[in-house]
Amino acid sequence: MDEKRTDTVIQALDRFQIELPSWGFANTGTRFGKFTQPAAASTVEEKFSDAGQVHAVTGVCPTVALHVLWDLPHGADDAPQVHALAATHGLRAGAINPNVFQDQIYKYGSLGNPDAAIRAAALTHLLDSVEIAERLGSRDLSLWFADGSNYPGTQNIRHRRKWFVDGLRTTHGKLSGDQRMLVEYKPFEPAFYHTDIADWGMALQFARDAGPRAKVLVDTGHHYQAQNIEQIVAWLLDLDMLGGFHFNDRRYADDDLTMGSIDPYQVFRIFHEILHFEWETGKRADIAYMIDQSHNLKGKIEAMIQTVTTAMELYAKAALVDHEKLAGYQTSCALVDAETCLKDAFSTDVRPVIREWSHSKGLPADPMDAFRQSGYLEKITAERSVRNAAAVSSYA
Ligand code: PSV
Ligand code: MN
Repeated sequence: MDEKRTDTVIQALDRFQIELPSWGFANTGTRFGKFTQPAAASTVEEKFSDAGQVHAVTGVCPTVALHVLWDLPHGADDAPQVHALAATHGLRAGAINPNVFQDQIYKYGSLGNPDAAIRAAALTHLLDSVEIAERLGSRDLSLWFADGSNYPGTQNIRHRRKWFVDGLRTTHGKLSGDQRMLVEYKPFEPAFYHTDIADWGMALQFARDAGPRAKVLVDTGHHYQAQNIEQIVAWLLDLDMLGGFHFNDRRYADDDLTMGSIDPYQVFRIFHEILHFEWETGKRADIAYMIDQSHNLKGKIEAMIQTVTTAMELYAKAALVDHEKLAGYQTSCALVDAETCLKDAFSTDVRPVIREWSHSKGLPADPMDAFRQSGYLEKITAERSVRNAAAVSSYA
């Protein structure tokens, strides 16, 4: 690769960061069962420790998204301890994810529940989560709701929409400083007839209703099969409403497969839309890149290292698109040349430059190998396996 292109990749990597999900290090499963791992994390300390390993070998994931119920079960009271733990592992708390979907009271929804007392309980949790975010110095409140219904005619969709507007607006009112609120959408699951925030149009409208600090969060797994996600990204960028991503890949539905494992070209096209927007406008798109994957079968830390490495490669490839040339081809409708311009960048092997970048930062050239050589996995397996096995037998 020539010097100019090498510099382009280096500069792209210098500004690239991606957030790890705390829940990606814990034992999870499908609704059919759980295959547990002896080394899985179960405390927030272990999650930070494991995430710290991923950051130590990749250098691009200094923050960890937290789920309030799973990581801060005592709410804001846990914040000082969590703050300190993150720092111990060279990390910071990232997006704060309230949980208004697991408690029994949320059987028929949270902010969209027909029962005003349950809506109020959900709101209290959201407001507490803003407080937690503030205490942890986290900028983003990341909102996902399982609300919806399973059977036609059983819920008043319009009433639920209005209740959502009320709840989101009140939550927005508590944001301060540089805090933002990200509204995630999902077409189905766990609700299978209607979801209260089913697609990007609904998320966009809710974000606008909530207030100026609210933006849309795009989870790549939350779309119907053939949906053109990069078009949604381009629209949200143009409207200044794109706040963040939950990256994962999918083959069928919300499969939470490894980012780029099924369709790396799609992730590339998403990054390309963002970088082309930045080139054209001269503005930096303010987007939180986050991973939302929780691997059931792959080793959890290795899965994250693999994901982060893939993200770096696809971002670097997207940075190699010759924007000026592409813009010219688009204007003159030189279709083959325009598409080739994208494909050339996508086909470039950026791995040698990434290794060079890592070396220049004092990071290992091969993150996976460095992790495997570190002995960390053996150490945590020895430390956690007995406890994790006991936890498995207690499920029975
Ligand atoms: C829901 O499917 C989701 O994508 C939301 O972002 C949750 O916070 C996350 O997965 C973990 O359950
Ligand atoms: Mn998500």
